[in-house]
Amino acid sequence: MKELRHATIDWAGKQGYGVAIVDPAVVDAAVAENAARHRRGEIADALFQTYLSSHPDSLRAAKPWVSAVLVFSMPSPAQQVTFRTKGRAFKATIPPTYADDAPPKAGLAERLAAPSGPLQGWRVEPVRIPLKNVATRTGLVTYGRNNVTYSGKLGSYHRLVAVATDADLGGAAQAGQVALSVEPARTLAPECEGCGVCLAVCPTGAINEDRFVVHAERCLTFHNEKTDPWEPWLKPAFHNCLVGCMVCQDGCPRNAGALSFLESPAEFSEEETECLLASAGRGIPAGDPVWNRVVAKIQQIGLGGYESVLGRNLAALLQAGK
Ligand code: B12
Ligand code: SF4
Ligand code: SF4
Repeated sequence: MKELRHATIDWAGKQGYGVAIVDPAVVDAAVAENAARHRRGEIADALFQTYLSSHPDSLRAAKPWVSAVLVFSMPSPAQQVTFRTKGRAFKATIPPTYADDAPPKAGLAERLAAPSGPLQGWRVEPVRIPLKNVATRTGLVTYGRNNVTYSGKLGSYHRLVAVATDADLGGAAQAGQVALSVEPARTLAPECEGCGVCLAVCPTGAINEDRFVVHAERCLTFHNEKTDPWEPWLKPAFHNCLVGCMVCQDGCPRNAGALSFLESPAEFSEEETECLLASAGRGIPAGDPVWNRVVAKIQQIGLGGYESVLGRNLAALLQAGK
């Protein structure tokens, strides 16, 4: 059991990942905390139903084979993509955790269980859990005032990924570090004390003095990831990325020097950019060869699934002049 645990931690370190190994009961405590916050109105119903309601109350009851959950923190770069419009080039940013969705995240379970992986012969599967909540309970990462988590030198530019396994890894052997109570005592990171930059710069007021939990239904990301028409209060000047938002991480002192960029060959020609912009508002033109090229490039830059919002978002970015 100890050897398997050490081999897994060692493997993660060699890949440049941090890892925490937790008992499924820790996941249940995090799910219960979110449910309590939803009941108290701290998590808007639309957000809870979209992202959080599918988490089972008891992971062991839902998946009786699970003996441990592994949460990984992986470096995550941003990406810049060039669009050409009206004779000029325009670079748009894709924040970390979008651009690199495919390679490190997909296939993690397979790599762990592969003959060269530490969990060869064991069952290993991706699992949906409240990642920040679980990872902060273990000490792997810490919350910032912006509600994003920080991981040492990576700052907040890391992604969290979880897998479940039946391997006997000792469960919550780090029990000293793991908080099982529904709402564990949490302290603000020392860097956040007296800082408040994220709170001051958030364009939508989603980070607010009235409570620690972000008003996620105000967050620009919540709106520009979905197809609903823009809310009237969402001003064009708020937009700063092709999808998502970087503002509360960008100016954060804990992120100084931490942002890296993927080398991106992706470039949309004038014709492709116009086609993408035209897709906004009038739906996706089925069978259009230019649109097919646009879709292939969207997939190449790791944004497959966001085809129906990118034209609208790009138009807003161009209007904002960013
Ligand atoms: C729903 C969701 C969203 C929603 C809601 C965001 C939110 N803050 O909840 C929307 C669409 C708005 C969103 C936006 C973003 N997201 Co998001 N999102 C998620 C998702 C699916 C669930 C998060 C969740 O559980 N929310 C519920 C809330 C209540 O939980 P919480 O944020 O952890 O809040 C805790 C604290 O407030 C704490 N708390 C309460 N009081 C106090 C007091 C103190 C002192 C302290 C310290 C803590 C504390 O208690 C709460 C838990 O109950 C996760 C993936 C996953 N499966 O976990 C990704 C995830 C959290 N998102 C991620 C990212 C990167 C983002 C964006 C930065 C993307 C972007 N560039 O635009 C923004 C950041 C917005 C922000 N400032 O939070 C990453 C975060 C990685 C990291 N470095 O931490 C995740 C983990 C995805 C991933 N796989 O990497 N996201
Ligand atoms: S900007 Fe300041 S308050 Fe906000 S997360 Fe960073 S250090 Fe903390
Ligand atoms: S991602 Fe943007 S809109 Fe959302 S909380 Fe951060 S700064 Fe505010």
